[in-house]
Amino acid sequence: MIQKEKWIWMDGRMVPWDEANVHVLSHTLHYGYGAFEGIRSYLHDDGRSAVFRLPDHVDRLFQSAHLLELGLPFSREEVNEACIEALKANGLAAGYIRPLVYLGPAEVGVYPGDEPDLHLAIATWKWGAYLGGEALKAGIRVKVSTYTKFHVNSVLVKGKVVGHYVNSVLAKMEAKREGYTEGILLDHQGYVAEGSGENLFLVRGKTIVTPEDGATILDGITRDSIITLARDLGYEVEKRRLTRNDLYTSDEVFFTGTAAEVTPIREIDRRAIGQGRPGPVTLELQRAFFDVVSGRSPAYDRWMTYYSPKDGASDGRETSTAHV
Ligand code: PPE
Repeated sequence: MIQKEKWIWMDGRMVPWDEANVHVLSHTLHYGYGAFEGIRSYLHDDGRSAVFRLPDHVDRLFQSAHLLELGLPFSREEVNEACIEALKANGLAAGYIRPLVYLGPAEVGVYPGDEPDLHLAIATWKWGAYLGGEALKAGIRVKVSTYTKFHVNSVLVKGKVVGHYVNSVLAKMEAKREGYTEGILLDHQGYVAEGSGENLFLVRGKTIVTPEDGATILDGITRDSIITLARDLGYEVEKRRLTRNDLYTSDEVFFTGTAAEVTPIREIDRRAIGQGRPGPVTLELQRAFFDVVSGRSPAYDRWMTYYSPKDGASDGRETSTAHV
């Protein structure tokens, strides 16, 4: 269950959590035409709070909107600022940020209108380990889904689009029903794509491998961070097509994502991966990742947007970005 907070930023206003509603005829609710992001902020060891790679997430939100031909009525700077305001309003020293671009009820029917009735909401809350408390330490059991990742020409796969997630929900439900924590989707040709909400990496000897950029995957910001960290640590990182066979025979497999962070996979389809527990390379990269997001690796300070969670104006409804 989501842990309720006080305020949600909606079109430049702070709205009480329980009143942050949309009309039942919202076009996005009916047809899934909308876009979102998932961002985390962390409390550093020195007591400061920082959002991890905020401008990169905001850029991806604008890219998703662009793919959908939706022009946001806010600038990138305003959305960056609004994410911070949404955290501050709830006094969150560390939290998850969920911006959502959605359409209102102005149009009925598939066509969203010549000038879509566009809105932006930004919710923030505390979110712990996405795949369960033990997942980060012990690793998880996953299954290759019977659902195929959508074809590259069915949707615009690099957008983080609301409707795309039906594919993910089906894979996730199937995996959970069968006693696994997560599903891995293969693409329409049978090659490995990604998890329902995570990118995937394999460790083969000294080499780290992940599906190529052109695969039907989200260009994960955590994926990009892990590739950077791995190379900085001296690992070879390859991007190439991967098969189900590669999954079963790798020394180590792990997921990355904003919510999932770096989650080891210890078993796939009843086959133990490596020794059947998180491997040394995964643990090294996981440690490197948590060092970065906890502010223990100053070399990656460029990925931080610092803020003070204490000076939020949660009692005032209007925010500096209120102009819609
Ligand atoms: N693939 C998919 C399909 C995906 O949804 C995510 C993030 C990723 C890869 C990793 O991308 P990145 O977060 O930029 O490293 N999934 C988000 C939503 C999860 C949810 O259940 O909601 C997230 O992790 O925030």
